[in-house]
Amino acid sequence: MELEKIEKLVNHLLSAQDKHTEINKLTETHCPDLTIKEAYAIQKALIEKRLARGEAIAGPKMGLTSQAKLQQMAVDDPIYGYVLDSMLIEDGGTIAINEYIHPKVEPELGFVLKEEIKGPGVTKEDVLAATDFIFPAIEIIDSRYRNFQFTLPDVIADNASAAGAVFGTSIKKLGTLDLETIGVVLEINGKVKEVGAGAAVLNHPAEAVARLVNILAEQGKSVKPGQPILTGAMTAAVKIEAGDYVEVKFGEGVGVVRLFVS
Ligand code: 0L1
Ligand code: MG
Repeated sequence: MELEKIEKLVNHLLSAQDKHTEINKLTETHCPDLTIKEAYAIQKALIEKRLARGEAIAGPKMGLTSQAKLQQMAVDDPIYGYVLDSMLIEDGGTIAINEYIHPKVEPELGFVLKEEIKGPGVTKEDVLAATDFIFPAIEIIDSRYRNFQFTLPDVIADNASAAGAVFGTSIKKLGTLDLETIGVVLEINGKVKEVGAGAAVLNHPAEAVARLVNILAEQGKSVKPGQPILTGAMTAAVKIEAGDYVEVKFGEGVGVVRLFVS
């Protein structure tokens, strides 16, 4: 795809984000034959443009890590995108709903590595051995596309719907933690909305990190030690509205993360 066209698509996506207005899918209006490779080229240019605007990368995120979402999109592989510093909200902080389009929240486990691991061929055991600590998180996703509907290339170009993240402050060493059976409860206004477990994320959240490292290796990229990595939703995403109070509680003493919506 020509650089000029990539630039045009990036501006279109950024304008939707900045104006908080949904747009038609790129595959509907601009490029019906958009490939996965081209979609990542658009995502890369979009991130570069945001960096040029003064934002910084906080860390990578994995998306489409549940069997349900993979089946829904008819794909085998999850996708990745980037959380930027401008998307971070402090634990217990407040977001203004009118700064988003149609946001949803997802409970996720975050990983921080103590050493660099390079794909290909990285396994979840390699990831566990290289992990410094994990932390509880809420991801806010907000597709720039109409009705939150997209094809796989569309959502990749749109930075995997990344829009916000609350990183919990309680960090936890792995020790004997079982991340496959670790539970999570997502409550809104005191009511349980979703319940999940670590195994919802590619059977084990460390598998999501392994897949990320291996996908990045194909592009000559890696995850830096110390960078927070979001591994993917442990439950279905839940729509949020003004006035909501979101509380996500993880088992095994991993902690609680909170978000207010005004
Ligand atoms: O973080 C995610 O799993 C979202 C990936 C993109 C798909 C979606 O927006 O639901
Ligand atoms: Mg997510």
